[in-house]
Amino acid sequence: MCTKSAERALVPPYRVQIGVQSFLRAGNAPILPLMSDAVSTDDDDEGAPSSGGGLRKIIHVDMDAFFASVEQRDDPSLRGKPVAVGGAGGRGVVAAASYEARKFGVKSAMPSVTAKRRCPDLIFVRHRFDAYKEASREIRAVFEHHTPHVEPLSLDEAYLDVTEDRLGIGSATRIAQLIRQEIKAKTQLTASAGVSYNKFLAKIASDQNKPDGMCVIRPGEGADFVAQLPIRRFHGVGPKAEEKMKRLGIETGGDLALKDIEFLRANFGSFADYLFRAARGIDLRPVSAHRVRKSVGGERTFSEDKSSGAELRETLEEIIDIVWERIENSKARGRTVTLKVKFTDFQNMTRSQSIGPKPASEWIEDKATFARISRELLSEALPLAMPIRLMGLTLSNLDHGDAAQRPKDNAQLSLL
Ligand code: DCP
Ligand code: MG
Repeated sequence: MCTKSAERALVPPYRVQIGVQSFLRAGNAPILPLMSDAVSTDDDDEGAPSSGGGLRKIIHVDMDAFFASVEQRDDPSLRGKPVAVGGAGGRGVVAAASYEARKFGVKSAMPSVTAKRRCPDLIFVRHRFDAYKEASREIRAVFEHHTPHVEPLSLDEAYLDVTEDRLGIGSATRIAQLIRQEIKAKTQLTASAGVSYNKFLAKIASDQNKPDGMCVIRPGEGADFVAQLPIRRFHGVGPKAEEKMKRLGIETGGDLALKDIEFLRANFGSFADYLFRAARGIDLRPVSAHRVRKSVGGERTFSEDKSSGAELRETLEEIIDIVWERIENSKARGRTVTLKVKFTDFQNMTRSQSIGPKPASEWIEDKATFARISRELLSEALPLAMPIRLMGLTLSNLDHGDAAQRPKDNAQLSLL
């Protein structure tokens, strides 16, 4: 079992994850790119093969201080120094912080002014997205070398199912070590890895000994490992869910495991089943090389706040154009349009409208309908209580055809 290194900063999970979207707060949304993909995933149609009743071997790999490390690699004068990637100006936000900066409490998603106050020597660097994408391509090639079952979560993070690895190495721990070495050799960057028998545990494990660390949670250790974890370390439990759990007397995985499923359902709705299993170290989600979109959309952060109706309408038209192009490219059709705005005090507001009621054959399939609904949503929301810093649109309730069956993992199920 792994012990936790003392200096590690806790980084909240911020990316959309299967079945837990409602608990992921926009405050944790990726800072870059500004026009970001609002894409979430579903259990997919082509997961890794079921283990045939045995336990799977899963690795979660996550690069250390990714954007900041790329900057330190490419500019030696930044090495060993507190570095933040992001805009230094009044409205800037830290996208990534080097581990030297984290010692001062600087972290992702923090306003740059706060970061500078905490660490007066902090060096701000503009992002270079192409460099991060290039490093990301290199690490994916390393993963693919070992297994075809790679589920990327973002540029710097992926799940790998190595139950049957390409090179026949067999030991997931050994494969994880090799992957970290190969990444270092190819990119001069460090990665941390977690090895376990499901995704939930592997992700927790990769976070355990960051940076440049590794942790293995073996069969039989999962429940004990989870029992001592603060619930904030559970992927998908953001600040709001944490607060609620604390009010209910749940501080650790162990506390969570004492609650029955009815209690969890009453308090956490659709999140309950995930929590119930996670508290026992169980996670049945397969590693999905081909992800299915739940929504397609985008959002834009402005360089200056916007408040007048005319300004907002104009911006909406730009977002409609960009998002509709994405919808067309992804060949998606859906039923629900959601408008999201973020106010200057960082509070979010969303407004949704679905077409229907049934017939089920009805979809938002043309730009005019998408634009009309988007405009209606904005008109209904006007006048806004205060200026906004971000606006976004998504199309959801997408048409997927037949949903896939989840492969069963009997060895884990029998633990229930
Ligand atoms: N990122 C972002 N906005 C956020 C969080 C992260 O733009 N709110 C970007 C910058 C990060 C990269 O994504 O470098 C990867 O995110 P991680 O959460 O993996 O954080 P880091 O790799 O920076 O650090 P860690 O060592 O904790 O993984
Ligand atoms: Mg990372």
